[in-house]
Amino acid sequence: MNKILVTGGSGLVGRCFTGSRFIKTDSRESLNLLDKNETSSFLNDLKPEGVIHCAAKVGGVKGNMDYPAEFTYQNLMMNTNVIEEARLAGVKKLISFASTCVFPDAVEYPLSPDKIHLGPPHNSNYGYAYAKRMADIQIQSYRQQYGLNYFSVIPCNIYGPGDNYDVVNGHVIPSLIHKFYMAKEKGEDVTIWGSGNPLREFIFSEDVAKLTELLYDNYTDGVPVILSTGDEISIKDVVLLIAEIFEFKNKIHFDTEKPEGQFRKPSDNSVIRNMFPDFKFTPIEEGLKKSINWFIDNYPNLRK
Ligand code: GFB
Repeated sequence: MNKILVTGGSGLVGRCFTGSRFIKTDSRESLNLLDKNETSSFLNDLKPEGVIHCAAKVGGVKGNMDYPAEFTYQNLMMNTNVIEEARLAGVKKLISFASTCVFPDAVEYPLSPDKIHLGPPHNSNYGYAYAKRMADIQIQSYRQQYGLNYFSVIPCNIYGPGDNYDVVNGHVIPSLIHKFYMAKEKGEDVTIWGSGNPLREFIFSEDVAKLTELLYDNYTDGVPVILSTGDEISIKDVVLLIAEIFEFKNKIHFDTEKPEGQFRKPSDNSVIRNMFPDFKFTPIEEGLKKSINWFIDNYPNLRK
């Protein structure tokens, strides 16, 4: 059977690839993708037909602002090693994960792949965004020189079970789930970062994996594919949904001294809508319930 290696196989998206064609690696235990030789040996031993490259150094708005060098270095190194060593090991198909934060901060909406390089990304995730842009430059160059079927996917903000629930450095939804959980336990109020006005598109992790597998089997173009729902929601409304699921009765405060990040990043999802018109996105209410139930069931043995 043709094997597909999933890097970051225990991460938020990687863990959702469940079929027997997938071989997973978790860099923290089985393979250090920062190491070129280790990556090379691993790929040459496994000889997969394809690679789905989910492994990345990721974090929320504050993690990106506090550790820009780590985000830049680790993502540049992992992407460079994975893409080059995959090529050398004869990997025919590769999908690399970018993010809608790679787009310029000042740009006409909706975001579409032709706009990636039209200006600098938002300063809250400068290093991460440029590292992810470079992965796509590498992919475009490899397509041009080696004729390989490699391409990038660009998801909007992903959430789901198995996330990183660190309340300082994590993304907004897992941080909020953790904050509400603790506040409920202790009977305390919750403080949200920023005004709650910024808008985001959120996509459930299992939907991202399903769409990526569909693209693996059906997409051969080099243009990056945006994976988003097309629905924006304010941070405040996400907070209210989470509070409702927790049946939270205490007060919710908004701390405008804390970072707000980019105001919005609505994206054009027409490629996946046209390719997979019957695909049903998980409604955010349902995705949040699944994520919160997973968090409660797995507390205290989760990443936080
Ligand atoms: O997921 P998040 O941290 O990242 O969301 P970005 C940030 C938004 O949520 C800001 C608000 O408007 C914050 O003010 N927010 C409210 C909170 N409460 C919290 C909280 O407790 N924790 C967090 N983290 N935010 C990231 C990029 O941007 O998006 C990454 O930095 C990555 O590079 C990711 O691409 C998808 O959406 O702002």
